[in-house]
Amino acid sequence: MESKLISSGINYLTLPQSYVRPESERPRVSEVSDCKKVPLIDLSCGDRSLILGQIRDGCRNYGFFQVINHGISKDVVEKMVKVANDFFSLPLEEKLKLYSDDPSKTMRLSTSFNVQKETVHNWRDYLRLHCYPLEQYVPEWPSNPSSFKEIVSNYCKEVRELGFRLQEAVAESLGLDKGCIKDVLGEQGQHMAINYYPPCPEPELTYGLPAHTDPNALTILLQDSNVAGLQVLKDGKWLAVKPHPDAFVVNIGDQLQALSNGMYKSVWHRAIVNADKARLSVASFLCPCDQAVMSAPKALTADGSPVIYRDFTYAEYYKKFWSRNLDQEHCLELFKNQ
Ligand SMILES: O=C(O)CCC(=O)C(=O)O
Repeated sequence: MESKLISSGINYLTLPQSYVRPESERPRVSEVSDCKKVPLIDLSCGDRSLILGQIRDGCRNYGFFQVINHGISKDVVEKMVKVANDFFSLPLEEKLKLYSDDPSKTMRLSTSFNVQKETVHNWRDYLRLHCYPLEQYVPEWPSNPSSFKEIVSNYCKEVRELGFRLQEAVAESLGLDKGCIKDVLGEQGQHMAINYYPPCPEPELTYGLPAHTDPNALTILLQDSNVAGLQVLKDGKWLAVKPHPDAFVVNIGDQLQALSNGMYKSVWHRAIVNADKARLSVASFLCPCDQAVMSAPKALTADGSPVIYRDFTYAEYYKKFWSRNLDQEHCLELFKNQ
């Protein structure tokens, strides 16, 4: 029987047909250039107005930025990466115990994106965890490797704090009070996707993850420092985001695009795979609480600018997002005022 997971130890010589994209949808990496100008923000620089200006530039023009000297120690990051790699190196039978393709599960090891809905699969396995409140969710996390729960909990706590500091800075960069966005988002949920992209026999025919935007508020991505793969869309062109060894990539999600009344962009991004090396990434998603009502602060439309999106709850948005396939129009389009 063919395994549900691709991190199965099978050495594929050709790409199975169900992963092959039609000609017009393939990555065409020769047409992708490096993303050179996106802000790399030193959060320890002490110059608040410089930081806010860089955040504004990143969010407006790219929908993302990178941060260094972010306050999360090297040790915490390195342990996270190691335990994630150790997890995906476990024997297949051990991993299959955690397998599910039901997106409503709060802990699951899965593959591709939404296997029940999609027509072409993606060359990715992923462990998806709910992470807040930790005491509620940690008991259901993997207990193999034995250090997994402790290491991932520590990482989650630190990422959450960083995320809150970034949300305050994003609010200030829009000219709002620093607590303004956090207040709207309520008691935020936190999810994690540990993505594992095994070496792929024919990487030019498929994706690790096809183009998508993130449905949540803010994403903090830890990229494999040795293997590139993340690409972002800017002015209709795909740009490769080279890994910076000490940086997190911070993505604006759909909810911040809505709350900023469209001033900040929820960036289209994708992950490509490669023939020789496995790639790992850890995405941490901060999500509004289900009942939070997404409504752009009045200060952003006081000058008479139109209100771009109708009010909606995050629960309504999330349900819509998961009922669709990834490679469709931006989900926020469905929430626009006429
Ligand atoms: O692996 C990457 O670089 C991107 C991951 C991602 O976009 C996601 O998990 O939503």
